[in-house]
Amino acid sequence: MSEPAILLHIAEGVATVTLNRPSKLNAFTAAMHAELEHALDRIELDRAIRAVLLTGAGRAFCAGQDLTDRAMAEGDLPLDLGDTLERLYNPLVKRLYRLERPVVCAVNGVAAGAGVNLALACDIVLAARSATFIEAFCRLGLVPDAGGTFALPRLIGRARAMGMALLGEPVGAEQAEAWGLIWRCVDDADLMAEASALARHLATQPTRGLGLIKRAILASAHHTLDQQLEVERDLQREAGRTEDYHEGVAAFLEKRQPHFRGR
Ligand code: T3D
Repeated sequence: MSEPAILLHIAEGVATVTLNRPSKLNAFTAAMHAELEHALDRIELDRAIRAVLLTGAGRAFCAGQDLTDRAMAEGDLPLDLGDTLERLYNPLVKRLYRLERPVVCAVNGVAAGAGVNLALACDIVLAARSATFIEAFCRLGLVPDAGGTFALPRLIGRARAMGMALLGEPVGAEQAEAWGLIWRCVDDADLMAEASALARHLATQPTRGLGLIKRAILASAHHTLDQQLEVERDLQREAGRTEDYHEGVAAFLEKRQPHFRGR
C-alpha cells in the first residue's frame, strides 16, 4: 500500500495535518486533495478539535501543483485549469478561510505556487528561517491562484504583490516577516515546537470567539466602515451568548484562570 499523502494526528485539541509527499516536495496531486478534503471533513465534525496545525513533511512545505500531472503530449487538448481550480483549490482555500477554528501554518521549507497561497489561507503563519516563498506561477505563464491575488496585495501591498507575482523570485522568511506576509520567522530547529505550542495554546482559548474573529476579519476585506461596524455588532451579539464569554467574565471577577471549552 502506498504512503498516505496526508497525515492527520489529533492530540490535546489540535489536529496536525501534514502534507506528505516529501520526495516531490509535497506537490499537490488529485489524491492529495481528496485526502486533505477528508481530513478537513473530520476536523469540521469533531468539536473536540479546537485548533489546526498545517505543515509539510521533509525539507519543503509544498511545491504547489504536481506538474508531472500536467505533462502534455503533442496534439493533446489543453487541460481546463479553471476546472481544477473550481473543483480542488478553490474549495480548499474557502474551507481554510471559513473554518471556525484557528489554523496555524508551519512553513518548514520552500513554499512555491499554490503552496505559498495555501499557507497564506491559514490564520497564523510561522516559517523556518531557511524557508522561502516563491509565487512561481509567472515562470509557467500562469496566474497566481489558490487565493494568491486576494491575499498578496492585502498583506503586503500592491508594489510587493506585483514584485512577487511578476518576478517569481524567492522571498526569504525574514523578509516575509518584515513585509507582513507572515506572522513570524523562527529558527529552523524551533519551528515545530513553537508552532505546536501556539496551536495547543489556541486550543485552550475561547475558540468559538476566535472563529467569530476570523469571520469578522475576512468580511472586512470588502466592507465599508459602516458595514463592518454592523458585522461587529452581529458577531459580538453571538459571542456574548457563548459559555466562554460568561466563563471569561466570571474568571476575571473571581481572580482565577478561565477554563474555556469552545462553547
Ligand atoms: O494545474 C492546475 O490545476 C492549476 C493550479 C496550479 C497551482 C500551482 O501551484 S502552479 C505552480 C506549480 N509549482 C511550481 O511551479 C514549482 C515547481 N518547483 C520548483 O520550482 C522547485 O522544485 C522548487 C523551487 C520548489 C524547489 O527547488 P529545489 O531545487 O529545492 O528542488 P527540486 O530538485 O526542484 O525538487 C525536488 C524534487 O521534487 C524533484 O523531483 P526528482 O527530480 O528528485 O524526482 C522535482 O521534480 C520535484 N518537484 C518539485 N516541485 C514539483 C515537483 N514535482 C512535481 N511538481 C512540482 N510542482
